[in-house]
Amino acid sequence: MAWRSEYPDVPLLDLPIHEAVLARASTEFGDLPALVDGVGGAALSYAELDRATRRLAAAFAEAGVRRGDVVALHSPNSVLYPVVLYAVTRVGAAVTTVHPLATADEFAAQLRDAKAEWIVTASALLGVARRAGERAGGVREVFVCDAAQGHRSIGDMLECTAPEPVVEIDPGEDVAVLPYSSGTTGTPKGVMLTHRNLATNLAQLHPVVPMEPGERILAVLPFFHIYGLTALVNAPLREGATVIVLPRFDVEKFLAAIQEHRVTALYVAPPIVLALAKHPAVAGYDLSSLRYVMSAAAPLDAELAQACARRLGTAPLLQAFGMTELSPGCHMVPRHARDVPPGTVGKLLPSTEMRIVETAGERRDLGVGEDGEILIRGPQVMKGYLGRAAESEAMVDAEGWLRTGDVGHMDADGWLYVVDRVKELIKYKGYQVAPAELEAVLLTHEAIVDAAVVGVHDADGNELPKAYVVLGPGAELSADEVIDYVAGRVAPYKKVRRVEFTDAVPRSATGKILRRELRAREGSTTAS
Ligand code: 4UW
Repeated sequence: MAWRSEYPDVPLLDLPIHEAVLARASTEFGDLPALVDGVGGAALSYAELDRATRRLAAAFAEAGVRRGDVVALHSPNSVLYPVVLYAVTRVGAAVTTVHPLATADEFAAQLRDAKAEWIVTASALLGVARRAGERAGGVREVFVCDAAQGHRSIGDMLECTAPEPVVEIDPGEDVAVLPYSSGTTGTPKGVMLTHRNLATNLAQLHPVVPMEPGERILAVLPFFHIYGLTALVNAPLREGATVIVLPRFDVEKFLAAIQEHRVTALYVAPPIVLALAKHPAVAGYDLSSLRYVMSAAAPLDAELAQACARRLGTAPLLQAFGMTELSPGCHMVPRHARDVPPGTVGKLLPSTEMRIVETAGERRDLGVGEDGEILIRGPQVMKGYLGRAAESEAMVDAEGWLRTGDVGHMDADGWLYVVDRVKELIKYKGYQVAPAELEAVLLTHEAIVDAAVVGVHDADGNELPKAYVVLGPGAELSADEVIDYVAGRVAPYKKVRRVEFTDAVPRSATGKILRRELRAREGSTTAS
């Protein structure tokens, strides 16, 4: 049985993403502030944003960036981030977004896989970016957003006087953004999101959670992740809202920004909900401007959500559900809905269909109230994984159904509840951690003969990567040594945080790690 959204369908937005977002920037929103630096206070109006993206596009074209190229964007959140994004798409190139804390090796792997020839970074990250570029090969130029000797500065490039490039874009085929996601299995893969995927998802979100001119959205979730990119960049800038940009989460700075900028909406992940519900600093700030808070990217405990709303004095928290491969939204709690049952991640967005199927056996379709794997079909489903036909086919079937790898059920009123995950993915504070990547790192240690990594939960409900490690005969290694070994080789958010030594990793007859068995074993933790 397939369920269809109860909202009227929305038409496909067959537009380049910069046109979908900036169509009204100069004509309608003009002097309204589009982006404000939440620390320094510098602001960019809508007219300035529009102009800056056109000038930078001219400069990129002059530098040699062409339609079909890939530009790696490697920066913490900043006012310039969206400028770079839309300038790249204006020349018909794609942006591959890079975690600002990626190691040089992780970054190099992404550059190689994406065939990126250009990097835009920030001076503080330049060392990593240059090492990554050297290791990957094929990088033609490294630009910096601020300033660094020997590199062209994005700030200076905004003064470019060359004509704006005229580029034909095919919104249904051309890739606009290429974020990396491990999906249901293996290591990170390039998710090809077309202009149409991203633009149409904005049209699908709009009737459910409309943003308005004059609204002020606090942007602390990273722009490199599809949640930040859509909820904090594309969606608010399309609607004339003001985005207050913070480069990282610091509870005091976050609260001070809400108070100072009279922020009306927060888009966060569960660890920030936890901080807002429990941190003593919350009482010291005037947060009365807040109208709603949205959480997504990882499971949110219903009681925690209620405690947070009570503390902030807002309406009940809203949740959204989706994934990188869905551009990213498929479910959301409508902003003005009443009697929303606790714990739900929302209702199907317009033009979206869902099935829930058995996780094993014949994968028969299930009905209302029955838990199974959630399948989604709609115009937001990615074009595929770059250069990986087999993985793309395993993820999206011939009829267009995408396997989320999430388990849940729908109630009789159409509310979805996500209760479990059947894919390998671990979410640490909403960030993706791919077990296969950590297992590969562990196996490079000479004392380790086998390893498996699964997600376990701490007392606050946060998911953490835990490694089950098999040592070679006579080898000695402490849990802390294992943790340090991995920490030296991966970005900090991917660290292994628990270790258990074991005699053997449980595997199926075909050699696949039986992760469910390990998760069920949980308990005998030896280090944190
Ligand atoms: N409850 C439980 C949730 C939930 C969840 C996600 O890193 P990715 O690929 O992508 C994201 C996307 C977040 C997002 C969803 C909907 C939306 O509208 C929006 O902003 C506009 C952003 O995190 O991880 C995808 C995986 O994260 C888990 C789930 O396992 C999913 O497959 N996840 N949201 N509310 N789990």
